Amino acid sequence: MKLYSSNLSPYATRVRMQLYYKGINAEQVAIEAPPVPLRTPEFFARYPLGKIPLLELDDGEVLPESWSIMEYLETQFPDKPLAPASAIEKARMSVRARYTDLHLAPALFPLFKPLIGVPGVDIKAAYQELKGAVTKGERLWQIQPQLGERALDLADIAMAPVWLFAEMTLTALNQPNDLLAELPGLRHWWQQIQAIDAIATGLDENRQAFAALTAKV
Ligand SMILES: N[C@@H](CCC(=O)N[C@@H](CS)C(=O)NCC(=O)O)C(=O)O
Repeated sequence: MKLYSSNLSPYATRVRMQLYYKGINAEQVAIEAPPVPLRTPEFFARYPLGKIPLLELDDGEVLPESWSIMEYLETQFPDKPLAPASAIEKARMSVRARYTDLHLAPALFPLFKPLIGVPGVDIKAAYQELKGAVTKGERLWQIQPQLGERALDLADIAMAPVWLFAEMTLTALNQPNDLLAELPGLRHWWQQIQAIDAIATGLDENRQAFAALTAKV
């Protein structure tokens, strides 16, 4: 298997974290480097959705979409499970994963734009959007069992790099990094999650890539 990945991408990082956690061997292809840079006709021809991460299987089939890749890996490599067994626990995991991808990440990415040179972003308004999305997350955390009362799962791994991205983006924009100040559920989760080796490794890779990006801007 080959994972087309980038240490800057929170979506690729969640897959790498799963690989590290489970001790799965997959060759990593850094997408920044040739032979398959993003946004080229060759890339779109081979990988129609045009985004990373991509998991290329040994028979040549290519899977896009980080969550789909994670579900595939979970089924193929069930040791050290990251998906619960019961229907209700699976549903709760899925709700948290969808919160990350449909609420948190979309609220974050406008704030990231100035860091890659996109002009015209109203940073104060975007910050308020993000704060609103995080507050929703806290409410979700309050109605679900906390990590520790339940096992670590794919949704935790999916959220961790997005969360770090939010913190790093705010710091890079000189905005208050106080998102968790009054949110005890998420604050505790964030402390717990960073103590897990596979997650800490992925977060460090993210930090280094983000530092390299912001040093260039
Ligand atoms: N829904 C996708 C999102 C993947 C995504 O947005 N990847 C970004 C990197 S973080 C990408 O490949 N961007 C390249 C581009 O838009 O050209 C997933 O979960 O895998």
